Amino acid sequence: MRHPDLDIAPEIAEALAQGGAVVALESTIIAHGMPYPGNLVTARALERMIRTEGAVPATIAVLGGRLKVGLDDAALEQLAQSPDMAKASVRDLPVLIAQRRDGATTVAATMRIAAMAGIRVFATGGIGGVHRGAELSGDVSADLTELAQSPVAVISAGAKAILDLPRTLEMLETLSVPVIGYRCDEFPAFYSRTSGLCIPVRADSPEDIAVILAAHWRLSNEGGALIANPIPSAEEIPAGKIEGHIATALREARARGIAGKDVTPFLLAHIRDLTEGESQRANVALALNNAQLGAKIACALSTSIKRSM
Ligand code: PSU
Ligand code: MN
Repeated sequence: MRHPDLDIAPEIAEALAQGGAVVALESTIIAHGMPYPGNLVTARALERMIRTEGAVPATIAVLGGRLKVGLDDAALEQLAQSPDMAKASVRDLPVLIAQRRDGATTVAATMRIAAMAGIRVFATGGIGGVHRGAELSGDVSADLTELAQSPVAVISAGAKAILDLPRTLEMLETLSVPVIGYRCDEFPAFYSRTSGLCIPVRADSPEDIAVILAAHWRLSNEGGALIANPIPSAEEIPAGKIEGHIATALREARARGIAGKDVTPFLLAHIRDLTEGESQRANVALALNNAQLGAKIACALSTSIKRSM
């Protein structure tokens, strides 16, 4: 039975009914992660990449209080352009539904809605995690707790380098979230391919990842997985180069008293200015790379589902 708050685009519903490959995409990266019009160009390019790989893209957002799975071009444009679009995490969903408002969904909210729709694969840029200084601020993204709950595999270039990566990995272990390095043994740090932090599980093909995911969900239908996919070498910003800018942006955020859900968009925008757009180009490149891998994993999962149908 269809959920009363959910609208699934016909093409996506059809693909899901046939056990086809579908990849979810978030909308916070469009509305709050990048400026217009580059954000709109990126949103369309992510969808195109997924189609090129033989899967169906499902960009997710809340519009007029409806949980939308699959957006038309007018809706993408609206998300990219609206200056006051709400940033919606899971706890914001009931409010937006009740008040019939719009919201761009974070990784956490996108996972929750994807799971409701039956989508198992979701490509993003970088997940949220434990913020630096969280021992004082307590700022830990709901992306982590959602990974423990919703049965969706999230393809991400590690976690955003603005975070406390060692604590983010520890928290993922505590929450029993499998972390799989795609062709890497180190946790990638978003803009950079390496972080110096080991991840114990490595997979070298989308099929190998699909086999692990299928086993994960045979054990329990709860809980996601994090697929860590390093940014392509050509677009990488070495850790030594970006770290100074991150430190500057963090100092600025503290000085201005930026807190709560505004922290991540502020830091990303500030780093974009400090790097004169280089961080933005890296962000687009890694997101496209994740969309491509997401589509390949979704296709591999779909093949194994169809075989068992
Ligand atoms: N990755 C990006 N750009 C972004 C984000 C991630 O490349 O804008 C967003 C995601 O939507 C993620 C959110 O869920 O930042 C995390 O926000 P917070 O730290 O407030 O939970
Ligand atoms: Mn937070």
